[in-house]
Amino acid sequence: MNRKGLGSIGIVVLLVIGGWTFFNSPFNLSQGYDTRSQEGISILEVGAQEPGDRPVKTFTLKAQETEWDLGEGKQVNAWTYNGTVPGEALRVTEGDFVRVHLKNELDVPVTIHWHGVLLPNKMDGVPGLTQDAVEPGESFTYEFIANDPGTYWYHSHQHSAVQVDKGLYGSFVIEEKEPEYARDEFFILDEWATGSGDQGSFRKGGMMQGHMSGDGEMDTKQLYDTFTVNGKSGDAIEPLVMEKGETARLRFVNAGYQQHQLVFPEGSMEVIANDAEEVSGENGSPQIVEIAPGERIDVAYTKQGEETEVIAENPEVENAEDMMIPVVSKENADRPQSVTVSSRSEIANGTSFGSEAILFKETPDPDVTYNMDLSMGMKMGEGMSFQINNQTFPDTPPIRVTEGDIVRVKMTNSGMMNHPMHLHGHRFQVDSKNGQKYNKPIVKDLIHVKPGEEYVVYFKADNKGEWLFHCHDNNHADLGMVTIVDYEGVYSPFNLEGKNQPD
Ligand SMILES: [Cu+2]
Repeated sequence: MNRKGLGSIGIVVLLVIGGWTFFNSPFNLSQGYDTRSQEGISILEVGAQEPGDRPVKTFTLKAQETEWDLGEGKQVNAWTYNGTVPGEALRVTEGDFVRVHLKNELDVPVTIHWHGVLLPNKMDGVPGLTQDAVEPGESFTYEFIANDPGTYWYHSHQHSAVQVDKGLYGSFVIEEKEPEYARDEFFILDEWATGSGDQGSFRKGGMMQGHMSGDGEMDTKQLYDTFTVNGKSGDAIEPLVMEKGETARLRFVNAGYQQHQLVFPEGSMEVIANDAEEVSGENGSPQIVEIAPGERIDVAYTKQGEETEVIAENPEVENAEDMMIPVVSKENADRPQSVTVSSRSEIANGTSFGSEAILFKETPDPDVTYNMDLSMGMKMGEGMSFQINNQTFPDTPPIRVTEGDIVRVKMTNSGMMNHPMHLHGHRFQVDSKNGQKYNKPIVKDLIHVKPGEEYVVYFKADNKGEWLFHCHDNNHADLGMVTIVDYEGVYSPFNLEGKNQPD
């Protein structure tokens, strides 16, 4: 893995801040993941799915370089699936057999990861772990059964810090056989660095020289200057056309690395799903919902009046004016320029609601316990790092499981940045926060762990393979915050080094 140091100014500022750990051991006791020393069968032999008599939905996604217009006079050099940001919107119906041909027309290797989809390990799109990165001019076919209806997205998992940043992502919906809502819309939120004209510049330094806000977001705020919804910013965002009283299912995904807080008209919506799991709660109808990087939140939204309304970023956030979705009627297409936030509004987030279907009725007795300490550090001579248990990937200790195990993971954030931790191939139940058990727990595949917070989650090891568990601020993953759920009896035949860059 290629790690570049940050500028010395950034490091000095970090030293002054304190509250973080040094990574100073020259001897890495190799407790990390080693793809070649595993025993058993290859992950390629595990869990293949056949179409049988299911409907087959076939798509082709071409990874391409595109000059993309964000609107507001801002052009970026983007990498796309099929020429647009986001890439082609994919929709299938539960029970379909999905076949996606990836053709790589870029001059760098890419993959596709199906974020949140429970599928066979070898279709997970993680280079060096579940496949080799797809070389320029080459193709790869992903095949899986769309079993679980809900909101998903797809993105490259090859050097994600750069590739997702440059636009290699799109929406993926598994519709229910009988959808509850006639209107169904998808919104992907993102941030761009247009000032430098260079997405994915995190490693090149410059971080930490300002914006010492204490909200765990100072690194992303420093990097990105433009927010987008479905690849467009500000006035270029396409309005949603709805009539008074009409209800729509709105699916939101945060493809960026900064959390977003969306403000809705008071009393206009209910949160109905999170990370593809149906949810409900006693909190009624929140006005503001926070969406962590990588997280998905679905709401049932009803247009309140005849006049134009707006769903927009909390105006307290810098660059909020970029992220405004006007909801207009056919007769009145005025674009509103401001948002009204009620002084009473609390901010709901991914753990404010409970799941309709939970994994464990009671806190289970775990077979495996893993304490995951999330911290910032520095590798002497190499610059800053984001660590799991004082190590950077692939030296982080893996979570070793046997099929059927119940796994308890306690995540503690002892650093100063937010870490949206995402588990591939499984969903976990969030049991407690800071030692406080949830009365109505939620089932998710991503949990936003903020500085000082501690979450305990449980999952069942029921999908044999080698699966990533990582921070979805891909800049943090790139600098080490990744580990692997490593099943006994299987191994990856791929190599984490060389062209493959799983983070
Ligand atoms: Cu992180």
